[in-house]
Amino acid sequence: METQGTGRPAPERPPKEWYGELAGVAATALALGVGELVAAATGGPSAPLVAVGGVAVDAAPTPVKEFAVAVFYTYDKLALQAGIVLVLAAFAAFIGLLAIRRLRYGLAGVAVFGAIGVLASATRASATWAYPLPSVVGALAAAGLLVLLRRTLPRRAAVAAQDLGDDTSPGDTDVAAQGERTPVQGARSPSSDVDADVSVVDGAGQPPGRRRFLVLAVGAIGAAAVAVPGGRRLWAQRVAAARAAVVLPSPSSPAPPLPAEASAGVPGVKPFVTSTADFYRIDTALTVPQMEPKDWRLRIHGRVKRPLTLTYEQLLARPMVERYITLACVSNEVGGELVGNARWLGVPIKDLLDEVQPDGGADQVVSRSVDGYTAGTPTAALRDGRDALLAVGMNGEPLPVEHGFPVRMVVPGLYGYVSATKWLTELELSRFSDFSAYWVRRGYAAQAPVKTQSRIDTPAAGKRLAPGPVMVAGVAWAQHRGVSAVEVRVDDGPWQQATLATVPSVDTWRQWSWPWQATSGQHRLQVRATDNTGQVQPGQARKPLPDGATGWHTIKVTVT
Ligand SMILES: Nc1nc2c(c(=O)[nH]1)N[C@H]1C(S)=C(S)[C@@H](COP(=O)(O)O)O[C@H]1N2
Ligand SMILES: [Mo]
Repeated sequence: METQGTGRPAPERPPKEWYGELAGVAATALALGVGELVAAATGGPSAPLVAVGGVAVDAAPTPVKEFAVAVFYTYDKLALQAGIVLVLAAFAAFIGLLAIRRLRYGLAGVAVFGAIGVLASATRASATWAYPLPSVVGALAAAGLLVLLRRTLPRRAAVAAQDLGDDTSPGDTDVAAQGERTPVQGARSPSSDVDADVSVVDGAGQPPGRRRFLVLAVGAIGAAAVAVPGGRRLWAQRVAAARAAVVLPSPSSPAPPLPAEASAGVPGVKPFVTSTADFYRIDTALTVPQMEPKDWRLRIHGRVKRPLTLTYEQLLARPMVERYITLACVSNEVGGELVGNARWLGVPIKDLLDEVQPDGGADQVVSRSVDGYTAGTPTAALRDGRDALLAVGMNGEPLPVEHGFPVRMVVPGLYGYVSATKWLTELELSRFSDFSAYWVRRGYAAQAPVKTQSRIDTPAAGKRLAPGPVMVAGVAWAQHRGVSAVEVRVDDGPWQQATLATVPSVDTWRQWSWPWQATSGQHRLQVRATDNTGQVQPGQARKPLPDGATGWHTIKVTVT
C-alpha cells in the first residue's frame, strides 16, 4: 500500500473490531485454562467454568431443564456446556471490544467476569478458602493478556476504513509477514489478507504487531484448549487413584446370598442385579464432581442436639450393612429404564441420626452434595428401620465417581430426587415448612414414595412373533412395600397371573414371567402389579411431574 511505500505517518484510526473480539476471546480462554489448572492443583469444583456452569444449571427454570432432558435424554450435559461456552464467547468478545476502545473498560469487564467466577465458586456448597483462587488467578492472567494484546495491537492504519473495498488489490501486502522480511519481499508477495489495512508500521517505525498479536491470541486459545481438558483429567486421575486405593470394609451385616430364583430365567429380561456399567445415571452435574476421600467431610447439623462431622475414615470404621436396593428416578416414564438394582454397602443413617439427636420438629433431612444439589427426605423414613444407607460401595466396589464417590445416600422406597444424594457432604435436620429442596423448588412433590410400577422387557415392543408359546416377562417394583402380584392381559382380555421370581427383600424389583399362547394378528400386551399392601397399580396414564408417572406399560406385537 502506498503509505508503506512513502513512509508517510499513518492516520490514527480504531483497529478493526475483529481484533478486539479476538483479544477478548483469547483473554477469556486463557482465564478458563489457567483456572482449570489452578483448580486441578487446589480442588476440582472451583474451576470457573465448572462453578459458573453449576450456577447456570441451578438457575435454569424447570421447563428449560425438562426440555434439555427430553431432547438430550441423559446426554444433556455436553449440550449445556456448549451453550455456556457460546454465551461466554459472546461476553468475551464484548469485553475485547471494550478493551480496544478504552483499556480500562475492558479490564473492568475482566474484573466483572472474575467476580462472577469468584462468587460462583465461593457459593458452591463445598467451597473452601481456596475456591476463589482459580477465578482470581484466571482473571489476572486474562487482564495481563488483554494489556499485552492491546499493546501489540497494530494501532495505526495506513488506509482509512472507507478507502477499503473492491479496489483493494490482490497485491496488497501482508504487512505482518513483511515485518519479518524485507519490505521488497513483502511488496512482491501477493496476499489475499483482507486485514492488511490495519497492519502497518507503528509510530516508532517498528514492525507492526499483527503477527505477534495473532500468535499471542491464537496461542492463548490453543493453550486453553489444552489446559481445560488437561486440568480436568489431572484432577480426575488423582481422584481415580484415590478411589482405587480405597479398601472397603466387609459388612457386619452382609446381603443375603441371592437365590437363583431371583431370576425368572427368561432371556430378554433385565438382570436382577444391574451392572454398574448399565446403571442409569441422572444428575444436574455438568461435570462429574471429583472429590478425594481425604477431603470428604460429612457435617450433620441443624435441628440436632449434638452436631457431628465425620471423615471418610471415620465413616468406614463404622459397622457396615450390605443390601440389594432398587433405585428409581421420578422422571422414569411408564416402561422406561431409569431404574436399577444394585448391591449397596454403607452405614445405616438411622444410627447417625440417633447419635445427633434431632429435635422433635425436624421432619426433614436436607442432604447436600459437593456441587450444591439438595434433596429433602422425611426424617421418619430415615429412622423407621428401613435400610437407609450412607453408601460407600456399589456392587462390591467403591462407589463409582458418576454414582456419587466417595459417599451417597440410598433410601429404599423413595424416588432418587428426594433421597439418593450423590457426592454427599451435608445432612441438615430441618423442616419441610422451612426448606424446599432442589426439585421441589422446581415443581416436584416434597414427598415422593416410589409408585408401584411394572415393565414388559420381553417381547420387545413392535416385535414380530411366530404363533405359539411366547414367554412374556419383565420386572415390577414397589420398593419397601414389595410386589405381591403381577398380572398380564392380552388385548382387553382377562388379567392373568404371572409367575413371580423370589426376592431378597421388599426393597428390590421383582422379575415376573407369563407364558402366552400367541395367536395370529396384532396384539396389545399390558402389565400391572399389586404391592404388599394390596394396592393395584393404577391404570390412569400420568406424566412424571410432580411425583412419578402412573399407567400400565402397554406394548404392541404382531404375530404372523
Ligand atoms: N448430587 C446429586 N445427587 C443426586 C442427583 C443430582 O442431580 N445431584 N440426582 C438424584 C436423582 S434425580 C436420582 S434419580 C438419583 C440417580 O442416581 P444414579 O445416577 O446413581 O442412578 O440420584 C439422585 N442424586
Ligand atoms: Mo431422579
